[in-house]
Amino acid sequence: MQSDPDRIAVGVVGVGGMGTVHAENLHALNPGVQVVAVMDADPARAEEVAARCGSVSVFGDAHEMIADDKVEAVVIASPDYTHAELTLECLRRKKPVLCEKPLATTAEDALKVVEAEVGVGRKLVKVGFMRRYDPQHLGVRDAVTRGDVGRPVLLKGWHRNPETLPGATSEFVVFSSAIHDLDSARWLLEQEIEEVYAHGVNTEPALGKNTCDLQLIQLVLSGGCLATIEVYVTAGYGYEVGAEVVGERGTAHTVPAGGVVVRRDRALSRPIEGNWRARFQTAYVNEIEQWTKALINGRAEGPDAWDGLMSVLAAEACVASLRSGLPQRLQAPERPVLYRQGLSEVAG
Ligand code: ISE
Repeated sequence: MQSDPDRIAVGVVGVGGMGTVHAENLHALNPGVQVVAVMDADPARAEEVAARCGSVSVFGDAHEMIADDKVEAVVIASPDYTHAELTLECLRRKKPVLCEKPLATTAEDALKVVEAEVGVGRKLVKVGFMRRYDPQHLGVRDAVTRGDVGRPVLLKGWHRNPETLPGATSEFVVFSSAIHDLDSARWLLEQEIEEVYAHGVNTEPALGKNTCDLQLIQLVLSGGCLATIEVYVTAGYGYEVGAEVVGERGTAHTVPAGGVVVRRDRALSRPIEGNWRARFQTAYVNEIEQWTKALINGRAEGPDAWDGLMSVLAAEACVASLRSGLPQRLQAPERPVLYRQGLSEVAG
């Protein structure tokens, strides 16, 4: 429960790259939002971020921070393998939670989160699919839902990172990167993924020949739409994400983000972002602002635990397809009523 109906006190678990972005974006929303606690396995990092957010308690244990009475809502930005367990802890304590993607590293664990939230009886979980708050992607979705392009028949997506983590595996590329594109396909088209066919190659010897740092993922969706998504995490030149929806009457696509175009010496150039925090800076602010505003207004909006489960199911199918070389059909569970509503009430 909120101590002040017009203010929400938030704790952040994990203040690495993304956790720090969220903590700073939350702190900028003062006084309606207050960062009251941060947790990180690295005490020095936790203290450093806490100092930037004012009078903030520092924890070394995530469960202790989630349990603290000062903490009314939680952001989880810790390593992926902790997401499901910590989200379940928030549900046990009936605390709203924004969990960075992926919701879980297995569909089994994501389903446990869905089942736990159904048991609570109201939506408390939101998943960090920030592209849903990117003006570019919102513009494409609006054009599609307005019918500007006619019936959608094909989605083309591209997701390029300049580099990836040392030791990255094909599975990491799917669960850390491609999972955004899998959610984008569902969200932009308002259709479910029925079949996945993933191919991959290694272009970066340092990652080892078994790591597919370039993946081409083909989807068949429930409304008859097809999708083809390029995920290239060692593209080198910069960070670029985009999407084009092709319809029977036209297309809608994102335009390259980045700075101004300079024309000179019979050439033109435009800077390209180097990472996702720069490219999606506005989206991250919008995401956290809308999450906290919805909490204060007692509503639940945006990507929920069901979206989290469906993206993990599709990610597992991608991994299975990469391994087998065969298309994979998705076997989704029955969608609970909680996730069939529009905007549902969050914990009162
Ligand atoms: C990273 O974790 C993200 O979430 C970024 O949005 C994505 O582009 C990147 O590939 C991931 O590693």
